Amino acid sequence: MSGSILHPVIFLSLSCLHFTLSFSIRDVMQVDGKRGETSAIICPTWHPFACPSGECLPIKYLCDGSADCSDSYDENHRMCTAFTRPPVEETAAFLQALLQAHGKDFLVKVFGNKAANNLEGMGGIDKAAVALSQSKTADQFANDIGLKAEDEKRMVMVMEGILNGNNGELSPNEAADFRFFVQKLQETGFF
Ligand SMILES: [Ca+2]
Repeated sequence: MSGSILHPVIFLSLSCLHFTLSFSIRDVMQVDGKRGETSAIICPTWHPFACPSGECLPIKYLCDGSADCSDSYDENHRMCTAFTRPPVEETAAFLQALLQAHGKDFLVKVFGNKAANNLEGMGGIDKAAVALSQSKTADQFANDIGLKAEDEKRMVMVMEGILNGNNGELSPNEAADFRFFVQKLQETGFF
């Protein structure tokens, strides 16, 4: 099979806040663990975001640089980073598709040995997808996922190479499969 396995449209429709309504506010909070109690708060549709502290906010107040929840959760940096990235589910599906297309050890080329066997050493595909959504920077990602400094450095080099046409170990098709995702990471301050 030749050509790119993934379509860019998946990653291009995500910059508007409205996309987040159905996906990741809950996901992010569940991932945070301690925020699970928010699911008990019922908010009206015109103020649908439930602060863990109990207030209900319109979506436009999220990540606008000013704290509106009394605990400032509407400005949580992980949630606000996730707003700028593809949804977690799509990132997980993307990683899964790459591994299916190129083999279970393929992502070693990007993340190092911890990525062997379907990202086993990184906690699995879902954990890696969450970290890619919520980690503002490569440093934070490396910290979240337990990458060594040398692996982080290589990851950034590989990502920069994908964008500037220096594919390194990746074949042109492999690099093409990554390009849109890596572009999104770069645009949102990951590296
Ligand atoms: Ca706010």
